[in-house]
Amino acid sequence: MKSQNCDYKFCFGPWNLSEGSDPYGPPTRPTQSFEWKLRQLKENGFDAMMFHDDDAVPDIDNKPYQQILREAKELRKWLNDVGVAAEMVAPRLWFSPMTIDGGFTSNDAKCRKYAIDRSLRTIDIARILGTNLIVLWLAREGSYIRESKNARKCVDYLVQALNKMLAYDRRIRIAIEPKPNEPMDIAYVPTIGHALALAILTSDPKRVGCLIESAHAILAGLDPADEIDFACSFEKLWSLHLNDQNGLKFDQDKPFGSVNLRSAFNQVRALERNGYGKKGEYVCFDVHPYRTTKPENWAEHLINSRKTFLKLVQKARSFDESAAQKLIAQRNYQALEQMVIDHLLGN
Ligand code: XLS
Ligand code: MG
Repeated sequence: MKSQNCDYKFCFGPWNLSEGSDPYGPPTRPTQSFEWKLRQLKENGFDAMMFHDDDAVPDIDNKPYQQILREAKELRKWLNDVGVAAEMVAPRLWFSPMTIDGGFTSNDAKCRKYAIDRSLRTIDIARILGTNLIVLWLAREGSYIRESKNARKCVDYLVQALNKMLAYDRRIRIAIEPKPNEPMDIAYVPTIGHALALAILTSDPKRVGCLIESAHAILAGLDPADEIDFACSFEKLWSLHLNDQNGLKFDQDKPFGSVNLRSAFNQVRALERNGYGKKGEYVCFDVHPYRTTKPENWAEHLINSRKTFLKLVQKARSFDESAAQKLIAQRNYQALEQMVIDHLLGN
C-alpha cells in the first residue's frame, strides 16, 4: 500500500487516530501508543506525520528547555529509523490554563508572553525534527462576547507574535490555518483572505502563508476549491487538511469526500491545476474516526480518505476538458453539470 504511482505525498497527525471522546462522553477506544500510531501511518501508505509541539514532547510546559530539545532529538532519530518525515509542528495554544482567554490575543500580558514563548519552543522542535513549516491554528484567538476584547488591538498582537516567530528563526515559514468559529464564538482569522492579509502586515510577508482545511472553509460558508485557487494565486498554499463537513454545525472532520463528493472532486481539480505538491507540499487528512468505530477499524477513515483522494485524482485527470470547454463556450451549464455528475457516477 505504498504511495507509488501517484505524485502526491500524504500525512496525518497522531490526533487523527483519536479515542472517540466528545464534549458529551468519554473515550470509546483504549489509548494507543505513539509507536502504534506511527505503525498505522507507515503500513497504510502515508509518508509523513504532523505534530503539535506536545505530540512531539508530551507535557512540554513542565519540562526544562534542555529536556525538550533532548526529547525532540530522540523523536527525530525514531522518525529517521522508520523513514517518516515530520511535515510540520504546531503550537497547541488552546489547552493550557494560560490560554483560556486567547493565546496571542489574551487580555493578560503574561498569557500573551506564554503563547509567544511556547511558539518559540515549537520552532526549536521543528528545527530538530527537520521541518521549517510551523502551522498556526489560531483556536482561541477570538472572543466569546464582542465587548471583551479590542479587535483592532488583537490584530496588532497577532502581528507582533508572528514577527517574534519570524525573527527567532530566519528559515521558518508560518502557515496560518483559519477557522471561523469553535471553540470561539467569533474568530479573528476566519478565512484565507484574512490569513493572507495578516501576512502582509508582518515583517517578512514572504514567509507567512496558509493552510486550508476543507471543513473550516465550509464552516465559513465558502467553497474549499475556491479557497485553494485563491491561496494558490498568491503561491501561499503550503499545507492542506482535507476532510468533509455536513453543513454548519460543530467541526466534524469527516472522511474526505464522504459528504459532498462533487465538492471533493472540485478540490482535487483545483489542486491539480495549481500543481499542488510539486514543491514538496503534503496532502494531509485532518479526519477523525467516528465515536462508534471499533478498535479493529480504527484507521479506516484515513485509509478511505486517501483512497477517495487517489480515485478523484484519476477522475480529475480523465475529465473530458475539451468537451467541457465546448459546453462552456455554448453557455450550456446544465449539460456541463450533468457531464460532471455522469463522470463521477462512472458512465
Ligand atoms: C484543527 C486541527 C488542529 C490543527 C493543527 O482543525 O485539528 O489540530 O490542524 O493545529
Ligand atoms: Mg486542521
